[in-house]
Amino acid sequence: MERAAKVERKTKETDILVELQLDGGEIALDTGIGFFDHMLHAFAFYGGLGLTVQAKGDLQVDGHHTVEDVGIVLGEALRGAFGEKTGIRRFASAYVPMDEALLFAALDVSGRPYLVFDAPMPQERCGEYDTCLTVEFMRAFAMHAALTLHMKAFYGANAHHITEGLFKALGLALKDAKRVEGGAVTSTKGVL
Ligand SMILES: [Mn+2]
Repeated sequence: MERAAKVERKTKETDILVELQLDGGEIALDTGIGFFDHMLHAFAFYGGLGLTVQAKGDLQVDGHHTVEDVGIVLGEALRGAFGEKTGIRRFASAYVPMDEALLFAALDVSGRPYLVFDAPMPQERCGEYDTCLTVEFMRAFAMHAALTLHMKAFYGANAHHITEGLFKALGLALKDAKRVEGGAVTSTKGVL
C-alpha cells in the first residue's frame, strides 16, 4: 500500500494543496516565495519524498501566513501518509555541515508534538523569505505531523546556509525514521 496523502486547506489568508508520497515521487513546488521553494526542495530531495506544494498566500502582507500554513498542511499530509506507522524505525537524527555552518535535527515520529529550536539567524532575509519564518514553519510542521522535533545550529554565519542545512537535516532524519524495519508498531506501549 502506498504511503501517501493529499491535503487541501483554504482560509482567507492562504489556499494550499500538498500531495506527499512518503516513499518517493515527483517534486513540484510553487509557494510564490523562491527561497522557500528552494528549502522545500532540499527537504523533499534528501527525505526521498514525492512532494507537490501549491500555495497561494497573502504575500502582499508578508510570507508569514504562507510559510506557516504550508507547515500545517505538510504536517497533516505527513501524518496522513504515515498512517498507523507500522514497523517504522521512528527515531532518527542527522548532522549537516554546510560550508561554515553545522546543523542538526533529531526527530521521533511519536504522535507527541513538540519542537525545540535553537538556531539564531545572523541575517533577517534570504531573498523574499524572512529568516524568522523557519521556526514558524518547523513548529507548525511538528505540531501537525505530531513529531517530536529538535533542531540546532551549532554555529554558522550565513542564514542561507543555516536555514538550508536545517531543512536538509530534517529531510535526512525523516528518510531514516520512515524506514520500515519490522511488522509491529515501534512502541513499548503498542500504539503510536
Ligand atoms: Mn541554497
